Amino acid sequence: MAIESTNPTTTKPENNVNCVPRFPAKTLTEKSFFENHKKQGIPAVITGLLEGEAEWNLDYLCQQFGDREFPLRRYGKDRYKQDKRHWKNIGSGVTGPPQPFTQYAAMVRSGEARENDIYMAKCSLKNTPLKEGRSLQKIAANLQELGFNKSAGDFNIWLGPGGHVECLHYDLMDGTLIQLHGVKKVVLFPPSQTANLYPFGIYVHLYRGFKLRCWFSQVYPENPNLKTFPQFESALRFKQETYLQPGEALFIPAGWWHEVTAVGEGMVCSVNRFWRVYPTSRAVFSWSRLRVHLGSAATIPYVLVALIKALFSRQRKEKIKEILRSL
Ligand SMILES: O=C(O)CCC(=O)C(=O)O
Repeated sequence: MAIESTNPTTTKPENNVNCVPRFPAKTLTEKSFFENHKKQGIPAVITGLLEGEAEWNLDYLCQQFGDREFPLRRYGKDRYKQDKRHWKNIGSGVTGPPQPFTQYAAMVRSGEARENDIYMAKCSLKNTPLKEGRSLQKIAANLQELGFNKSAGDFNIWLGPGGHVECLHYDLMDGTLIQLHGVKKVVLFPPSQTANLYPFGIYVHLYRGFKLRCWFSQVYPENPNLKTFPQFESALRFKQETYLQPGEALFIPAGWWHEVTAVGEGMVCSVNRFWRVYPTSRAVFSWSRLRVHLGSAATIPYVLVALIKALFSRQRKEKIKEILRSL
């Protein structure tokens, strides 16, 4: 069955939807944030993180990145019209060869990125001028004051045209998604709803490696097929939603399902950072986490066979790079 993705034009949650609670950064302390959010793993939006800093628009980003190359995810215009059960890849499994930033910026400006749903996803800002720039330094300092001090990697940029959807999935680590330009709508479900969200089975890793991932849902939460996925209706009671504005950060605890939509027509840009789960008890007793580990173990035969095939192929170097990119 064909399913259309939505392209919201509003920037406010609907009346009957639970909103993620919002707090000005100034009103929070490390202790209050730990007690009310980190300890139990409860999402929150932290506002007012970036007053008076540079606009992260395309001109500014072109100045900062120039022709530095980043991998692009080319989802294609039909992906979200398809039944997800027919997908062969998703997330980092879609990543293609790197391209200069200025070329991608031109695609965003001309509408090509929107037309063909081409997205710059989870690109590390390590070794870029932005890493040392004032905005990220200020964000890092603000987050540190709230107890975010054990990062599990660098800041990553997520940038693309309005209308783009990063579909429903969860992560192993705690995350903070920080909005820098334009607005993103985020829909969330707690880990308790995993079964009602019909994740891809762990076994998909046996024949798709890391191209398809058991931490993605088969349901379109904004346009669900309730005949195929009837239990999704029960998950709706637990749905939360927020519209992230520039200077706001969303705390996404490990295991929380989230779907992120870039709102409107223009370029939309955020950075995120992953953090080690603290307190660790939240990670130890987690089915969501165990599923990911089992799925990752199931990729081993696939990756080994792919590597052996690559070694005997004429485009050995390219093939090996492609395998490494999808890990
Ligand atoms: O901003 C996006 O498009 C997706 C971000 C995301 O999935 C995350 O921060 O975990």
